[in-house]
Amino acid sequence: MTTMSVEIPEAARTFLTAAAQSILVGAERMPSVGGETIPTFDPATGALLANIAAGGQADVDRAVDTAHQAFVQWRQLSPAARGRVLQDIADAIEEHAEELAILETLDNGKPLTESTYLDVSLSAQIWRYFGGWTTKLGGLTLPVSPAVGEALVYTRREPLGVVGAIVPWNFPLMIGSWKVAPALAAGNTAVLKPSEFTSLSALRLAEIALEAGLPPGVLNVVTGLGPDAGQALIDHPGVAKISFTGSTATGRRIVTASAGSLKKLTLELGGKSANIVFPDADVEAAAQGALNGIFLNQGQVCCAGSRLFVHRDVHDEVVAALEAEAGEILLGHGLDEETQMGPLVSARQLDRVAGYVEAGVREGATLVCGGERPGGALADGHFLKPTVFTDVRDEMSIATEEIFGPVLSVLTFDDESEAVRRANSSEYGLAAGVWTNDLKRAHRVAHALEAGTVWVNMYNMIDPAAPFGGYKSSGYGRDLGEESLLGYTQTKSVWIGMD
Ligand code: TXE
Repeated sequence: MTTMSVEIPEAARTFLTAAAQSILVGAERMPSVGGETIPTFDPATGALLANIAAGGQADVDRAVDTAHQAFVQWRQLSPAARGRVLQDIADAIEEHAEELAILETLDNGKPLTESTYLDVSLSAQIWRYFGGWTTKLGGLTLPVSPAVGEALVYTRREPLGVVGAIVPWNFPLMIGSWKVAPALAAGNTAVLKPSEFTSLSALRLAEIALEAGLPPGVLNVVTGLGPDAGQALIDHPGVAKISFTGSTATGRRIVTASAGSLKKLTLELGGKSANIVFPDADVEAAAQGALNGIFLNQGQVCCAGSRLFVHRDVHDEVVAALEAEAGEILLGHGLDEETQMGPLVSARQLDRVAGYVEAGVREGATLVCGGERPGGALADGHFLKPTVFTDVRDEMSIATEEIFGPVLSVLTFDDESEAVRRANSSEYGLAAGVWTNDLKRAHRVAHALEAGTVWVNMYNMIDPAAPFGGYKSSGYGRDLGEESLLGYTQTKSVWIGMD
C-alpha cells in the first residue's frame, strides 16, 4: 500500500487557494451571491482540499442570463469558426494535461494514470471530435408531394438555446466535456453544474476554454449542492434542455421538474451491467476483462460490469484468477505512481458500499476476498479492498442494486438462453459484456441483450464517436457520437412555394 509521493505543482496549489471563487459567469470567477462555501476533501487522506462556492438560485439566474446573451452571437458564428474554437480547447486541454489530471486525482481519488490516460486524454478527444462536427451538421432536402403547386422543403438543425449540464463525481472532466462539447458544437450555450464532491476540474476546464478563445458566457460554471444549484437549474424557465448523469432518484426528480416547462432531457442514470463469460472464451482474457470491468475507478463507473455471469464449466478457473489478481491490486494515494486503485470519493460513498458488503454476507453470498478497509497509512482515506463475492443469487441486493464501488458479484449459469434471460432481468440496461470465441454466439447474444452498449471480448471502452446511454431505468437519450449532437438541436422544416 502506498502514500502520496507526487508533489502538487504550484499552479494547482494556487488554483486550490482561490477555489472559493468557483462560480464562473461570463469571463469572471466569483464567490456565490450568498457568500457561502462547501468544503471539498482529498478522499485519500480526508484532508481539506479547498472550499468551493455554494451557488444557489441567484447564481444560476445570473449564469443563465449571461448564457442567453452569449447565445445570440455564438449561434451565428460560422460553423468553421465555432469548430476551430472547440478544437483549440482540445489542444489547450492537452497542454494543461498534467495539471488537470492532478486536480482530478486530488478531488476524486482515482490513480493519476487513469486521470491522465482516460479522463484528460478522452476529454481532449471529445472536444476535437465535436469540433469536427460543426461543419457537417446539415439538413435534408425533402421530396414532398403538395396537393397544389410545387414546393421546395428543406430542414435545418437549429440549436435549442441554453443547456444545463448536471454531472456526477466519478468522471467530472470527461462527463462534463461529453455534455458541453456537443451542446456548444450545435450552437447552444451552457451552464455546467459539477458535483459538489468534485467541482475543481470543471472550473479549470472553463477557464482553459476561455483562454483558448471561447467567447465569455458561452460556458458558465455554477458550483453548489444538488438541491440548491442543481434544483435551480432544472427549475429555471430559461433553460431549454437538461443533460444529466447521476443517480436514478435524481433523474426521476428532473423528469418531474421538467414537466411544467417541457424541457428536453438526456438522462444517463445507474446500471447493474452483466458481464458474461462463456465456456468457449479465452478465460484468462475474460478474467482480466472482468477485473477491469469492475475495479476501474474503484468501481464507481455507471457501466461497471458488476454482475459477472460465469459458465459453470469455467467458474472455478475464473474465480481463482480473480481472487489471485484482486489481492495484488495496490491501493494508495492516487498521486503515487505505483497506485493501482484509489479511495472511494467520499465517506458517504464508502458507507454505502460497505453496507452492500454486509448485505452480501448476510444474504448468504461467499466473500472470496476484500470487503474490509485497509489500515496503516490508508486508514484515514475512504479505501475499500477489492471485493469479490461468489455464490451470488439473482435476487440478492448485491445482484440487483447499483453498488458503485469495488464489489463484484459472481453468478453461475449453464446455458446461453439462461444467461441472456438473467442478464436482462435487471431494471437497468446501460451496458453488458460478452466473452466468447464463437462468432455467431457473439452477435446473437449482443443483439439479445437489453443494453445501450455491448462489448464483446473487451470491456469499459469509450470513444467520442460511439453513442453511450441506457435502456430501461438507465435513462434515455445518448451521450457521445452523432446522436448526442442531434440531441442538442431541433429540426425546422422550411417550405418555399415554387409557383
Ligand atoms: O448522485 P446524485 P449521488 C449513483 C451511484 C451512487 C448514487 C448516489 O449508485 O452511489 O447514484 O450518488 C446533482 N436537482 N450514481 O448522490 O445526487 C448533484 O449535485 C438537480 C450513478 O452523488 O444523482 C450532482 O451534480 N441536481 C451515476 C449530480 O446531480 C441534483 C454517477 C449527481 O448526483 C439534485 C453518480 C437535484 N435535486 C452517482 N440532487 C452514473 N450514472 O454514472 C443532486 N443533484
